[in-house]
Amino acid sequence: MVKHTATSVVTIERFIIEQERLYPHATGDLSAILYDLGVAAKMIANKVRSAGLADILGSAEKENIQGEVQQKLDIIANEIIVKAMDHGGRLCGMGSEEEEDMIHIPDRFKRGKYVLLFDPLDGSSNIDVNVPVGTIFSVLHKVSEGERAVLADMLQPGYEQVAAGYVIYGASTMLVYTTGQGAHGFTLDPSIGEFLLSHPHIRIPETGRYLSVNDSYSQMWNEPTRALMRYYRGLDGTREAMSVRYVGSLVADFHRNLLGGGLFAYPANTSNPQGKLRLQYEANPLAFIVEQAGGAATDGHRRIVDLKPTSLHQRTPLFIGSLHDVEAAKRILGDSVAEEVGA
Ligand code: P6P
Repeated sequence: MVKHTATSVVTIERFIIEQERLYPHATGDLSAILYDLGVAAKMIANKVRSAGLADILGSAEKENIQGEVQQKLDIIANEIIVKAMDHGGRLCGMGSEEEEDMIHIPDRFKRGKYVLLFDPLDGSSNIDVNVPVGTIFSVLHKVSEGERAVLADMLQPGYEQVAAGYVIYGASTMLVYTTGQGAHGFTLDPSIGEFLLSHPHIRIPETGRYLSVNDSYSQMWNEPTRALMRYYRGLDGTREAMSVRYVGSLVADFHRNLLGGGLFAYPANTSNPQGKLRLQYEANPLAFIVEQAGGAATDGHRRIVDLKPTSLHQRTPLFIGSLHDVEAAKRILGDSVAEEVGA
């Protein structure tokens, strides 16, 4: 495979095809899925960019599965992805963080051998205040018999993912993805409408500078979690204090830590004993990416990608980022999380 540098002018389409050549038996279906996701990302970026202009701000009445009031852009982003992906003939089904049930491929379209899970617009509650938001996606092989997807196809552990990625709609629009051959970042050049390779072979620093956690829950954490946060802050004298950077938008916090080194933590707490973030739509895809960049992801006790999902919208505690900082979470939390999450 060509070893590109950040100064090479390489479109995402060309990069995907070059990566496909690493797999002699590749049919091109996964490449087509990634290409189509890039198109959907450009369409969503357009909507997000103009959110402040058109009267699509504010929250739609319709409630989503999480009981959160949906921002209209959530609904639009969800529909953009479904419409971009449902007729390509590569998917047998989809799961969206915004939809309670599986999304089936209409009978008029050919079905394929992959399943797509996605969070169409994570952090959307930040849209009205112009804070970066993101799309997260995960691709799995169909494992069930027959043409149609069944729940078992969606409830595979994270180590079965064949691809994962996210798009961050920030100062610039970036798409970061992996197919197991490293994590690579592409920046959208709006003047030509192309994602160009800007961050080949991303490597996350082994020890982080930044700690991303919402401290307002500290009274609801168990004691090992509080001890862990004292460690990260250097209050127990065993490490240099980390700088706290918390945007409240997972993709924004994760992306900064991926490039600069850091640890994002959303621990279990008494109001969210299973954690807040979704295993299949957020934790697993980001865990695949961070491990490909030399980092790690845990629920405090087990590797995120080893967790066996039991429901489509299941939540998990999440500690993700620089390797040494994640190892500290496992060391200090030990078995406490196992009790919390009923392991
Ligand atoms: P809190 C946004 O709603 C989100 O799902 C993630 O993007 C973000 O990391 C987290 O929730 C923020 O949660 O409880 O700190 O507001």
